[in-house]
Amino acid sequence: MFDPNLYDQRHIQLQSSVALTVFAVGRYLDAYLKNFLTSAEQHFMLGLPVTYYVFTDLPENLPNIELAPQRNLKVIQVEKHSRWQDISMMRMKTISEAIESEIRHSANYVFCFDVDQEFKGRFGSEALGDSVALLHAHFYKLPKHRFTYDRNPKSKAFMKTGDFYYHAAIFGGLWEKVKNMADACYLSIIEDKLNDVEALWHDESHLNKYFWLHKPSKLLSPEYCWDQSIADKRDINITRLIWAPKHYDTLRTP
Ligand code: 2GW
Ligand code: MN
Repeated sequence: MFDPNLYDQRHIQLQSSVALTVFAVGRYLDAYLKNFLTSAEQHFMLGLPVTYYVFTDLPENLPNIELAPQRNLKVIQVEKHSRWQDISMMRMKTISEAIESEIRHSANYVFCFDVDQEFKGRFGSEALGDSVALLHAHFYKLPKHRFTYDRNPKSKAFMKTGDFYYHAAIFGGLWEKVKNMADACYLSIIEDKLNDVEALWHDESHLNKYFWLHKPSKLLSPEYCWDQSIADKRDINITRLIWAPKHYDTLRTP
């Protein structure tokens, strides 16, 4: 529980500004981007200046979204990696580069999102923090031995034990912190490639390792990224963002 007005007043006073990064490569552009952005306009950091950074290989196919005052959108073209695992993992490199070249000049916070989700309720300044991680909806109540960390000692993401299982669909914080995290994950991903290994859950495994070694300062509840197919909803009073349906059959076939 929290008082949204207290957070909003504080961040308006501090002149906080937020960059949101999202990737919509290949078929994910048509499938998800419009709902993601339209719903973000209804719920994401209202009252603060927001810049969306959309990374896509198809800039000309961008949906036309009307943005409220103090809200902007920048499109950055990226290549389409042929393996989906690389589309997902290489986000770390692109995020770091965008922070370095643009974001750090225009925002003090960055939040990085998967595109296959939809905002349903307030996702506001209460979520801001130096380094912010999200508890994975499917794991927050499970015993640690069920966490799907990478268990291969050859991978840089290898973990024996940890404290939480984080979901890579959302992470954020001060741009400095997010850049450090993205750089570290990208380095580990590249080292794995050189060693011919790939972590079990790709960038998510590396992110879990990073947050085990460098604790986030704020944890978001699974209400900030809820999967409506989970039967036990007793903990969730407000759904702020939900997973969009995954049409793997059509979206993941080459
Ligand atoms: C991804 C998988 C299979 C086929 C396509 C793609 C794909 C992903 C794509 O064609 N185009 C694209 O833009 N993406 C971006 O990568 C998009 O932003 C998407 O939300 C993100 C991660 O892929 P996604 O959402 O299909 O993977 P999930 O929901 O199973 O994600 C979790 O695990 C991933 C690693 O396997 C990441 O860590 C992700 O952050 C996690 O939420
Ligand atoms: Mn996703």
